[in-house]
Amino acid sequence: MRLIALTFALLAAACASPGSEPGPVASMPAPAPPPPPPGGDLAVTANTGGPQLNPAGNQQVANPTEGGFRAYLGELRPRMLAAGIAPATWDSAMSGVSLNMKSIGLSSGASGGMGRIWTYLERVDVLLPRGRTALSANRAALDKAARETGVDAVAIASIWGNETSYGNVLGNFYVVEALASLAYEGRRRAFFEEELLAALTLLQEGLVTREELTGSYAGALGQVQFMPSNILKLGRDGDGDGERDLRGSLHDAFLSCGNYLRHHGWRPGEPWLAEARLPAGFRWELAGPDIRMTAAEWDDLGVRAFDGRRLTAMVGAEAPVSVILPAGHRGVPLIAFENYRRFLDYNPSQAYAIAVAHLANRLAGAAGFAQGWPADQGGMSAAEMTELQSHLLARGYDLTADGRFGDKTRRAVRAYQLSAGLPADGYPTGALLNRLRNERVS
Ligand SMILES: [Ca+2]
Repeated sequence: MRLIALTFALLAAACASPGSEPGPVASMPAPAPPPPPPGGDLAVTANTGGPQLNPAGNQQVANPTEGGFRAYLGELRPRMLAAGIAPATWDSAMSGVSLNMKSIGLSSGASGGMGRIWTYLERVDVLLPRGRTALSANRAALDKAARETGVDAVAIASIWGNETSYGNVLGNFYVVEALASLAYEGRRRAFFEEELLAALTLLQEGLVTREELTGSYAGALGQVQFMPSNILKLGRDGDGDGERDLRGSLHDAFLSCGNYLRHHGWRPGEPWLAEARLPAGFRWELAGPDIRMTAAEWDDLGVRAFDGRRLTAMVGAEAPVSVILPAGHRGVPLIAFENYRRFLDYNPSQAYAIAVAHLANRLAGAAGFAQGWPADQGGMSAAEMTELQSHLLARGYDLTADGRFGDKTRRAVRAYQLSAGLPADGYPTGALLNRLRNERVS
């Protein structure tokens, strides 16, 4: 696969973090929430299993206040103690904690709308030269993690770069405070309570100090931004000192990152993303991350990697593959292999995954995209996305008008485009919104 990655041009939290969909904001994703990529919604990845901490589930607080936060903590404390947290652990971890509106604001800002992917991908140009330096400086540690997990060193390095700029931006939030604030705010209360429990467990078991619980606004920690529950479940000791230190030890961080991807199904030796060359007359409605066909089926349709290779020369004939159009039919078409989806497991944002995959390809020696982006095409704000969704709802399509661009919206747009005789790329645009505004609904 190494060969494959090298010869090709391709694309891109633990969740390791809560992430988003391609939307317009550029930030840093993480196995914890990074800067929301263009478009996204704060999707949650893994919920930790185990005893149910919060049977009541999510309950959004409309107007968060310090008083409400204190009352919530008073109610939460006995539940945390019942889940195994010692009173002394809770009291010391919570000392000095107050409602963190910045965490709440950043989390809310990460949802809705859809950004321009090529703007988001500018981060790759910034991360590439520094990545080459970081890669050569840490070659031994990255290669060791690659050998032990089967995940390519460039893929691990790319996540490291996208998450924390190669360890330069680890975040400065006290994650106990961030997680408690987000749990109180309530949209994803059950998720953040589980993560808070994991953070307190890390503290209680002596795996981290309070100072080391410094990370992103959404609670992600360390070089590759793992959420606390993922440190407990998938963190690994890479340097053999007996500790899982994903902040201070690059060996630990790289091995844990590879372990996360492998755990979620990474296929050693396979590529993740490649620029596609589509045949004339390609049926746009076959494209989208929600549609998978086998490599052999794509071969039969005439889809090739941009360098002319058949997909069955890159992965097995039965391997599931998607063709994705991150800027619609006028933009660069991409081939997304199964390993691409492991980046989505890390952070469920298409823009994030494309950025990680593309940077990994570039670090492996691939060129930039040969085809261009539709520079005259804008993104969509959350309000515009909501309006577009409302128009489709009024026409009977199955979706929710929440301002977020996900698979349901993609399918509804595709179905509408087909019915209207438009290129059915499933990609919402301002032009489509205008058409819906002006069209009479029968
Ligand atoms: Ca260690």
